Amino acid sequence: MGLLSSKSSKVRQAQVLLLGLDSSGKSTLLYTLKLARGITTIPTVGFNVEMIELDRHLSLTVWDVGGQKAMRTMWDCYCENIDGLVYVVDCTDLGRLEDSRREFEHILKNEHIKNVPVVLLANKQDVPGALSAEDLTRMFKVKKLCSDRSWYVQPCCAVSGEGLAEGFRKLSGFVKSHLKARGDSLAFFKQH
Ligand code: G3D
Repeated sequence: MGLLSSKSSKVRQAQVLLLGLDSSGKSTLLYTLKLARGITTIPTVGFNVEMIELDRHLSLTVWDVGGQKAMRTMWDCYCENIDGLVYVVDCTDLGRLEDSRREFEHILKNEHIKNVPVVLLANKQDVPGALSAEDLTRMFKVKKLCSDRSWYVQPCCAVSGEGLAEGFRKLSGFVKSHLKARGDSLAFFKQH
């Protein structure tokens, strides 16, 4: 993917996978972004899809495939043709942090998303005692696990929306560089 264009020939589409354990805040953040930016919703059974356009040149199609245990076994099936990964962590759910870390480590091994940029969202920062983005970075060993790709850990609150635009903007930048490095549509990027 990433070769399709929409609206005008200058808007590039990228596919983004939104993962994280159930209750980490994925639906909430998509809903908050939708309210804030008036982004498009494509109603689907089983998972949410949203289109986010943060600038004139790149449109992100964000796939939230669900984080329940049964769905996690399916995550690998959604990795093909993905240009970016957003991984959401509930920083107040200390009892399941290790589960979340393990799933994160597992998905990064998927061949289809080798070198694909990652933004981790350290969610629920509004709750006192939430693990900080710095501690999450250390605990998830992000520097080591993501040594083959661009990555960023963004603190956020999906309810208020704080940090979400920053996180997705960071991802957009990474995705553009990733696509450019991959050599897709070189002519397009020469213009911008
Ligand atoms: P999911 O889509 O990843 O499964 P949801 O998770 O978006 O359904 O969120 C699970 C619960 O966490 C929801 O509460 C939601 O309101 C809450 N939540 C999500 N993000 C935040 C946040 O940043 N701060 C706080 N305080 N809560 C958050 P309910 O009560 O509806 O289950």
